[in-house]
Amino acid sequence: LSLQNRLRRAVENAELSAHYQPQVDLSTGAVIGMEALVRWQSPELGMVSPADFIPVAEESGLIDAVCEFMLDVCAHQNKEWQDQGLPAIPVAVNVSGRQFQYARRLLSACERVLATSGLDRRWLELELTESSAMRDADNAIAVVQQLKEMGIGCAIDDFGTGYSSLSVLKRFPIQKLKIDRSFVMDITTDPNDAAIVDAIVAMAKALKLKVVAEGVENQEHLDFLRGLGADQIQGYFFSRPLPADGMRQLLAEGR
Ligand code: G
Ligand code: G
Ligand code: MN
Ligand code: NA
Repeated sequence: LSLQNRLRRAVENAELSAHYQPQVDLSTGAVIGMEALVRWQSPELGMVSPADFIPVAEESGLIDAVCEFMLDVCAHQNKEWQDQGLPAIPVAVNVSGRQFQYARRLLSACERVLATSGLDRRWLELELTESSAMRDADNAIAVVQQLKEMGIGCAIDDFGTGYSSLSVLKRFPIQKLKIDRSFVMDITTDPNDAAIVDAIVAMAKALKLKVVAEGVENQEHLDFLRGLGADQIQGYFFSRPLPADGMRQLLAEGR
């Protein structure tokens, strides 16, 4: 079987699941959000990385089904946690550029999962990579605007890797910029990376966006980013992406 056919079966046979990576406020240390990351446990192939199957899903059109699975699971899971009395935080689901091209399907999937889960719309967010956002920026801006009108916030992901024009960036009605982890990795030793992150943080503040640094792996990264004025961090130092039980436990500890 090709990877594409295996993935098709995986979607039907519930081999996919959502893991959650917490996002932490740098000033309070509180968990203030979580990014959902798809996982595929294949009976034949074992754990398959999304880095390998997301491109296949995008080429084959299966990405819609994968994303709809994630939206559905994450909205229901988040509502369930809130109903259990755990702190309410938004869950961010990754979307690919292709889904923005034919956005009606994405918009109706968002409406559907909000209705079926009962989750308040402020607790669902989407992440779009900078490179997808800029590929057809006028269209992406229009879709982000429609999501905003629906009450769903968007973040631009992997920021710094996608050649944004600043004049285009400022037209995006987003709430958040996520600095790509490649800039964070060597932030304490590479003055160029430090300067780039410094500039992104300053620009985000000027545009009144929250800025999240990804790939924070140690205390030195964290201290440096705090010094630069980043708002939030995400990375292995605080937590790897966790299965639902682990994320629930983490939320329960902070209650
Ligand atoms: O979780 P991990 O680092 O293995 O993810 C690898 C890549 O796959 C990352 O670039 C991440 O953005 C992407 N990815 C993970 N989950 C999803 C998802 O649900 N949808 C999309 N479109 N991409 C995802
Ligand atoms: O492209 P995106 O930002 O959505 O990708 C998120 C990916 O980054 C996930 O696959 C996640 O497992 C990975 N990731 C999260 N935190 C860290 C980290 O601190 N270091 C590294 N190397 N990868 C991380
Ligand atoms: Mn992401
Ligand atoms: Na990223």
